[in-house]
Amino acid sequence: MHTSSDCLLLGLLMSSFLLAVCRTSGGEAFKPNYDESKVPPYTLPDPLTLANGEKVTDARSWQARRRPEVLGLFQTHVYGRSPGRPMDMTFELTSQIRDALGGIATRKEVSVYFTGRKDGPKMDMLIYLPNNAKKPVPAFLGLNFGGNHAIHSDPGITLSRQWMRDSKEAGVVNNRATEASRGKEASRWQVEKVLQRGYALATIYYGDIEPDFAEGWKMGVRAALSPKGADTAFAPDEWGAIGAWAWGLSRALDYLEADADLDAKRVAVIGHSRLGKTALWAGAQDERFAITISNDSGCGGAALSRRAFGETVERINNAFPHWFCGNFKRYNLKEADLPVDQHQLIALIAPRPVYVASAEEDRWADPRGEFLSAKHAEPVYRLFGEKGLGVEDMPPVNQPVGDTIGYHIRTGNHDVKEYDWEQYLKFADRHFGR
Ligand code: GTR
Repeated sequence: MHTSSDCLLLGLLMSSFLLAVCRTSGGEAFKPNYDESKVPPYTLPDPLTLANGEKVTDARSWQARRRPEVLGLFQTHVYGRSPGRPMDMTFELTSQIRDALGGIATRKEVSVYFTGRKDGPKMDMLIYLPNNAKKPVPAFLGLNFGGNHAIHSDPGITLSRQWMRDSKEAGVVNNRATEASRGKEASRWQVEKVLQRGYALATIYYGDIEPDFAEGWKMGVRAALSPKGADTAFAPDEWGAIGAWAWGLSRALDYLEADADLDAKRVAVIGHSRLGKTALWAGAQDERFAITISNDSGCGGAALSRRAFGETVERINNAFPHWFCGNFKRYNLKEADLPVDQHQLIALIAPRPVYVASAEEDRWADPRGEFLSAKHAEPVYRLFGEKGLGVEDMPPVNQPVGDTIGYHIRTGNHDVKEYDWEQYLKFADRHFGR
């Protein structure tokens, strides 16, 4: 027999259970949709139609009128606005070894002092140059997750002293890297392969620019470059962490332009996952990047937000409140209200070559949504007389397609593999006329 207070208790328990199940914010209760038939019907914003309803029909008016409009929408609603190159920025070559990696490479380490002060904010770049290639060489440039020393077991790479996510398996104790993390990410970088193909490889630890946690900006460039420092209250259209990381890539390119060993006009910016989102945003804003490569970038990267397949706008904003600008949170569960979708991010890269890669098991990143973004960027490439992707349907696994827009979905998980690099190298060879 139940008393009325039992019933009340039961009722309260049930309603809190229901609330917990229905709640989509805050992590645990989020249930990603992986069912294609449950993708909501959606209409994508037309990349070619101006805010006043007019359609641009040629490359010149895209460049002069529509491109700035679309770029402005991404700044205001998605990634936030970033500053330009700081006036007083300086570079310092801190080491140079001509017989690195058994003699095949020259290894340089360069510090970029954002305010020109050695005790101010800085990032440290690691560069490998192929010794047997004619200078200046083209390059791949990308941020890394684990410190420069994690991309190769080369004992000469300076161990990062920056804040790292704490994980003993990754060789990090009390948020500091140890020797145990040297070479931990080597499979993701394929250094020798890149060098043998005649390319340089330049990389920076993303945490040099901003440590990747909600309050990490206080230790990064967003605070360092703001007059109010760690007391800054960002306007809803000011840069988030992805904006800061992308800004760092542009500052790295500033250095490459100043180094006579490198051909800054042939730099491919590359990134995986959150750093793939970052590479796309860098390539979209900074037209000096000759090629942009997005490896498994997913939500807020190459994947269409309106499909809400796998990771969604709401989920990403809750889990990573620091990545995007304040305004992006207005679109939680309201993807249809977004004035842009991610195909327009790819369109901003036109007519420059862009490569979008997915992995079959990486459903969280929505491989089909990544393909469709690449596809729907095509009208802008066509204005420039470029084919773009040049296929109608998503290809089978391990069958790369594309022309100015490259695409593949490989077998396997969310990662950067040798297979991915092989495709990027071929793509770069083709577009750099090698
Ligand atoms: C996940 C996040 C993704 C992706 C990934 C990564 O947790 O939900 O958007 O960026 O991290 O960067 O590894």
